Amino acid sequence: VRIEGLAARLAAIVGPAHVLEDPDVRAGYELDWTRRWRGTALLVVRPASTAQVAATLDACAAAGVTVVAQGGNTGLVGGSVPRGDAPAVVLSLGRLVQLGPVDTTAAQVAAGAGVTLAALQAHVEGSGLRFAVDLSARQSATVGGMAATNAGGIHVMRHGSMRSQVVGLEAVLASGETVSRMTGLVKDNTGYDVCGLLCGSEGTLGVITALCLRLIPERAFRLAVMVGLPGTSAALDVLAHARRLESLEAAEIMFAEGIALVGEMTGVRPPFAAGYGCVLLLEFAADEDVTDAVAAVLEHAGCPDDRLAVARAPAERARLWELRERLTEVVNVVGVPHKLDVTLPLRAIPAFADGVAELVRSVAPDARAYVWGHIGDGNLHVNVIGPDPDDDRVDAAVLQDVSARGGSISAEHGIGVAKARWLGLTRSAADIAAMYAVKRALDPSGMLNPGVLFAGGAP
Ligand code: FAD
Ligand code: 2HG
Ligand code: ZN
Repeated sequence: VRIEGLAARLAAIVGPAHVLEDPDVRAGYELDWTRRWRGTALLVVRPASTAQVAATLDACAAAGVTVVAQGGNTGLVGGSVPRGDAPAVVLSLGRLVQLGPVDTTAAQVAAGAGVTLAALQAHVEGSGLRFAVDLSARQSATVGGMAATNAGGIHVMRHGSMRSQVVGLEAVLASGETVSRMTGLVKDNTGYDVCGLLCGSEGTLGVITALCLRLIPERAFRLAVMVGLPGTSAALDVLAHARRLESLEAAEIMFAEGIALVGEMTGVRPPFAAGYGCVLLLEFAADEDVTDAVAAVLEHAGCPDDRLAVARAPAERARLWELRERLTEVVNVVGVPHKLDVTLPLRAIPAFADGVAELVRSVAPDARAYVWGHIGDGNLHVNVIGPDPDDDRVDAAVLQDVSARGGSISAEHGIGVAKARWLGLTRSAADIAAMYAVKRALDPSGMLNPGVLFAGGAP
């Protein structure tokens, strides 16, 4: 490691104002959103162009330091902050904020990796098109980070996750070379899908600098429905009926404990009396008014009239969504959460959801579990408060249970450092060996995000 002079070399590339060495200034880049994961950075560097990213990686490689790419630092698996003993530079992509014109013919837009989801949404608004992935960290999460984690969010059941929106991308590899497919060609079968490979690579294979993103038509009509139900089986029954409508775009589930917590902390409550085991939030989007079709489906599904709310106007819909969107934030106030973002076959959801709190308590008697998620995708977010940040016995128990039920240990947040130990629960030895072969080929010295995805190096 030859770090003397690194700051000066980086300052010559990005300008002295964008090499952050002061510990107080660095602190925000060294601690993750949950506060469970933290480390120390040698420095934070903030390039403003792809060429500056490439030169930065060259300088870091020459100095023998590792590089942690960071977008909005909203990731929930510890992948966006430094860790361990190896000297690390945080490469913050927040200045790559260029946005191309909205191409309404191709239904595409080009965006720098540091563009936030909210900025992208604002840019596209009014064009008749919209970006399909939405999540509540939209003010800070960047499109580069979203591609790197293959983020999901609330519309996956209809439009797919981030990978499905990426028509092309540009990235700098550990070698300093830039790979670019920003032509916007939707058909281009010319070998390995490098864009697809970088989606979900969590900063371990390259640094994404720009994306060409697919847009979808903005629908004229939206309807949100909130319904209180006895439990998960009833919610799945309603989902089975609602799925018959093509306009179904989101199906979210919350449980009584989490709803009560949001109510206590923010005053936001369901617009009907308690007494439910869970609450289902559905959203429909179409070109025409689908109220009657939705009402017929809900009636057929036996939804209770006295625990049902329907909202059409944007402000009314936002009121229903606020309950769902504030869960992450209120749980973070109660303590440092262990976040277990898992996915299960839908048929396995009731037994898992009914048993997970007890499973957690069997390992950590004083722990509290809050569960919610994207039920349409079989994706539940189990948040456990109580165990120390480095006590991962609860994580092990829940992830093993998920695996035994045929699920996956990560639905949409990724593996990061939080789940690297358990990758083998979900991926076979052959899978992991193939992934590691790719990692070794593209990043032979292990400079990019060590510790993420693969715990302790080579499998
Ligand atoms: P960061 O947190 O900065 O980084 C995440 C990972 O990507 C790290 O491994 C980092 O090294 C890597 N990375 C970042 N930028 C780049 C780049 N340009 N090139 C290469 N690697 C890079 N996630 C969901 O999937 N669905 C949700 O519904 C959802 N809701 C959320 C709600 C809240 C309130 C919060 C706090 C988080 C939520 N998340 C959700 C998690 C998070 O927002 C996503 O994982 C998001 O994609 C991370 O984007 P980011 O820019 O903050 O990335
Ligand atoms: C959500 O859907 C996000 O709310 C965050 O993916 C989940 O905080 C969590 O565990
Ligand atoms: Zn989620």
